Amino acid sequence: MTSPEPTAGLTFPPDFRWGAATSAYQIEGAVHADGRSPSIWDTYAQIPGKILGGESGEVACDHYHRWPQDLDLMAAMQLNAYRFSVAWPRVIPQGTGAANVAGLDFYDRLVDGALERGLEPHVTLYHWDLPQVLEDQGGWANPDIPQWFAEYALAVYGRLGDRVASYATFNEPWCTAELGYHAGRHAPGLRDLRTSLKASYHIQLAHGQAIQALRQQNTGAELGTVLNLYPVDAATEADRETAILIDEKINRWYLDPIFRGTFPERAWAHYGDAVPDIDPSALAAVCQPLDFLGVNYYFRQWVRGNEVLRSGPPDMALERTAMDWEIYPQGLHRLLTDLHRHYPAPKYLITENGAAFDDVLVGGQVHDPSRTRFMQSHLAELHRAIQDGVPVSGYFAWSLLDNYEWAFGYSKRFGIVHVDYATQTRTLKDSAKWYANFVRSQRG
Ligand code: IFM
Repeated sequence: MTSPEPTAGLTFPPDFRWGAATSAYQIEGAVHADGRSPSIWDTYAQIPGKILGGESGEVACDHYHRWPQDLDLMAAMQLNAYRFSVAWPRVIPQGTGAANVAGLDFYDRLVDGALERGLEPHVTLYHWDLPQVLEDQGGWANPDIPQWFAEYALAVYGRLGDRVASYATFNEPWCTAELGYHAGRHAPGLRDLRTSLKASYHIQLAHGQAIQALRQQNTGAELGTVLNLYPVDAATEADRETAILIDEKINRWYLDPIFRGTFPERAWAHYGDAVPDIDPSALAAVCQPLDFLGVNYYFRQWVRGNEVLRSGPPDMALERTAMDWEIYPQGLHRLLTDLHRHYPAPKYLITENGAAFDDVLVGGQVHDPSRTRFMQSHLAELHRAIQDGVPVSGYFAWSLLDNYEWAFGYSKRFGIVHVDYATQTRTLKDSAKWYANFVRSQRG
């Protein structure tokens, strides 16, 4: 006997947004087209040994040319929202100064194409592809970058305007600052804590300045940001204090400035003299009223000794994905109820949730029951959070397409749609078919 689907019988709010998400560098390809300049990922991907298989986003899913077909897929799945990011190197190739009309034209067409198909466009302004020319000037560690970012945000808004339903300033700033400038696992590949903390501070300031600049346009679009957030658990009683510190370093280092205009105390003290010089009034201005907080949820962090275990303690029998991440759907409910209590936002969007599995295409089909179960169990926990009063208004599956998974190249498949990279053929996986049916049943 098979157990019933966790989503059986659940009804989501009638105006709920059902979508899928992508990001520019991971799917667009066409890195030399129409005046785009190189991003830090184009540079980083060329460094031997940085990316599995030495792969880059040069072609990716060729979405730059195939976007009508990709939008058609979402429309066929009955989705009503699409989250994508805009590439700064396409819009302002020199990083600052003149906007590139051809680059903006692409996003203009994409937004209109989405609207024509009943898909609400949700734009992320920065999903990791900084123009290399700006990195050459220190990138996120340069104190001028908040101003540069606000100008870029206005250039995008000036063209796309209120046709876009929401603008998020950043996607997962922790990854930019920590993985990019400290752990050296993402572009630009630096390993320096001081620089990383400076970068995180400038990202915060950039968020605040961009929100202020966009608000002054009296936009009807909703304004917010997107964070990668995790429940943090101690593996043993002795790890509890460290778990609190890790929670501050990963989650609250971003939540506190955005919602309170401060940095969390323990983490601040822990970093000691590595913390940057802070202008308290500038930090306070990071805390701008937001219309939504985007939550990217994948797994929980376990703390044991001085280690943070993304896969959980190896001796624990946990279900894991192809990334070796623990499958922990209850974490979504925990996270949302905790956010609602401590960081109240008018609404939350699940801007990313999904999993990589070792999918295979056989006879034109991809049977991915693990992904379907993953979506069902997470949607059930999301529904429980809504029942418990958390105002969540949308869910975006990560990702629409198999795509470039950063340092893992194309080896990890997160899509609900399979991409054959040799032919660029798209095939709906079973999970996409399940999601389409579920969304159809919800939309009536
Ligand atoms: O592919 C990434 C995405 O770019 C940001 N959030 C997590 C995803 C899976 O690792």
